Amino acid sequence: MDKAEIRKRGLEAGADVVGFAAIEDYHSKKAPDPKTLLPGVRSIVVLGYREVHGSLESPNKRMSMMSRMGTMDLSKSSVYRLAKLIEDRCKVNAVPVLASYPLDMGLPVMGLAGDLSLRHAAIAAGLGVFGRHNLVIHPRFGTRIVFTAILTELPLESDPPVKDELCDNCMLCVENCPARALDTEGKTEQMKCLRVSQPYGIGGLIGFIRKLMKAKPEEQKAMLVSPEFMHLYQASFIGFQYNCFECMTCCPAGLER
Ligand code: B12
Repeated sequence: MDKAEIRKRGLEAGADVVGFAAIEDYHSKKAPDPKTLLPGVRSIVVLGYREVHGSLESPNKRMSMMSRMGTMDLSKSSVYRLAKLIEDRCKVNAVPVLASYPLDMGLPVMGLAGDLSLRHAAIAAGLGVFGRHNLVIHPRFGTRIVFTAILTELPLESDPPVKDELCDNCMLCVENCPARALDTEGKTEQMKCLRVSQPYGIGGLIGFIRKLMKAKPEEQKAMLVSPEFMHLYQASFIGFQYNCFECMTCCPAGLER
């Protein structure tokens, strides 16, 4: 299979864009050496999936999250199909990397760095450039895009990098971030972002358990039927349950509609 056929099959499987990066062109300071994921790795196939505009822009953030769940399901099945096709047809090993996993929950990263940095992989694969919000802007789908990838033993050349400066520092992302997590250029203040974007994530859960442990038996009963606990329960089976998509939604850069 050459790049053209892999791209065609990726698009047929549900991706909106497919790019390629030779492993030498992938650089991430925080993520581990990709050879620790696939010892014979020579290239990365990156698949991008645009978000659904109506859901992303909906005032009801459950609609945005529901759409993300759909995007994640589509991306999961398509990246697996393509990885197996590459293995079957090219007789090489391939490792699919999903949108939000794998990431090490142990020290030192504690869930804050992926085993493969999909943004750095997407940029190396010619699918976009970093914007002021520290997200990747695609020349057609703007910031409204999420990524998966496949590490492969195939020697594939990188696609040409995006040369345009798609971000013009309009500062809409900085001004619209309800967590003020983007005030410092080149850095997302992760804890600030997390508190607002995932109120029922691990921080919320720890806070709830602490309160529960200190509460009297009667208060504990009430806490276990409270809306806060119901939200935590729902998040426990949804996975990463985002309640904020502001930096993706407000960014006009590169967006063609
Ligand atoms: C952990 C994680 C988070 C954490 C930490 C984010 C972070 N700062 O890295 C939290 C929970 C805060 C988070 C938030 C969000 N995330 Co997130 N997240 C991830 C995950 C799983 C790992 C990221 C990682 O490895 N970070 C550590 C490394 C890469 O960071 P780093 O090397 O220090 O690089 C940072 C800076 O140094 C800077 N940077 C590095 N080089 C350069 C170069 C230039 C020129 C510039 C300007 C900046 C810059 O950018 C990085 C961001 O801080 C990835 C999936 C994956 N496997 O990659 C998704 C991912 C990055 N998240 C994504 C999204 C969409 C979000 C949110 C919008 C939440 C949502 N509603 O979906 C917010 C956006 C926050 C923001 N504006 O930064 C998408 C981004 C898609 C895109 N178009 O870029 C990804 C790629 C998931 C996916 N499969 O598509 N996320």
